[in-house]
Amino acid sequence: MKHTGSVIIGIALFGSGLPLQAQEMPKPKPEIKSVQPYWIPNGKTVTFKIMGQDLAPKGIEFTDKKVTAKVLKVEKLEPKTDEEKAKGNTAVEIELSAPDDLKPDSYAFKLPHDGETQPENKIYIDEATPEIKEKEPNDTLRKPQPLAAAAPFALTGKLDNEGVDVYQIQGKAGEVWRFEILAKRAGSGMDPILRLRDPRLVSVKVAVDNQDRDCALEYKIPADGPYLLEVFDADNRTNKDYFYRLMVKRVAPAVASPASSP
Ligand SMILES: [Ca+2]
Ligand SMILES: [Ca+2]
Repeated sequence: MKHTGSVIIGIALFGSGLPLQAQEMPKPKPEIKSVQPYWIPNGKTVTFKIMGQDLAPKGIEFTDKKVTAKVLKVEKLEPKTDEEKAKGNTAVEIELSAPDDLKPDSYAFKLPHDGETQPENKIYIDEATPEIKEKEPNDTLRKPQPLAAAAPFALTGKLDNEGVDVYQIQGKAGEVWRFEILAKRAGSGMDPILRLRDPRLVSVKVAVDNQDRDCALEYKIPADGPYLLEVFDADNRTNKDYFYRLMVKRVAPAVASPASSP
C-alpha cells in the first residue's frame, strides 16, 4: 500500500514537471516604427528622422548607392503615453544626400545592428520643387482653392474630416497640364483619385490609384478657362493621416504647330 502510494506520487510529480530549460527573456529586437517626413527632396543635403524601438544603428545603408546617408544622432526617449510608446524609445537623425537627377521613387535602406535583426524601411525621394500648402475650406466645386503659383510646384494636403479637396487652375488652350499625386508610395493610407473638370464643371478626365502606385493625370486644355481638380479617396474615406503631395506641372504641348517649323 505504501509502496504503491509513493509510486503514484512519483508519477504525478514527474508528469507535472515543466521542462527545466531556462525560459530566457527574448532579447529586444531593434524595430523601425516610422520615418519622418514622408518624402524628402533630391539634389540637396537634408535630414530626416527614424523612430523605433531599441535602435542602436552602426550606420545606414541605402540599396541604391547613388543615395548617401549617415547617422547624425541617436537619441534615447522615455515614452510615457500610449501614443509615444507606439513610436518607440529611440529617435535616429539621418543626414541624406541624393543627386538632383535621382528618379523620384521609394528608396530602401537598412540600419546595420549587432545581432541578427537588421531593420529595414524606405523613404520617398521626390523632385525638389517649391511647395504650397492646401488651404481649407476647399470642399466644393463652388469654392475651390485657386492655384495661382507658376507651375511646377508641389501642393501638400491632407484628406481629413471633409472628404474632398478641390483646386482650381487657369488653363490656356493648347497647354498640357500634368497632376501627379504621391500618397500610397509614401505610406499614406488613402487610395487617391484625381478628377479634372472643365469650366462647365463637366468631368473630362479621371485617374485612379493603380496597385498602390498612386496616379497621375495629363490633359491638353482645349479652351481657356478655370479648370477644377478634385482629390478624394476611392471609398470616400477620410483620416487625419491621409496626407498627399500633388505635383503640378505645365508640360509643353506634345505636338508643335507645323506653322512654326522653319
Ligand atoms: Ca484637405
Ligand atoms: Ca477639403
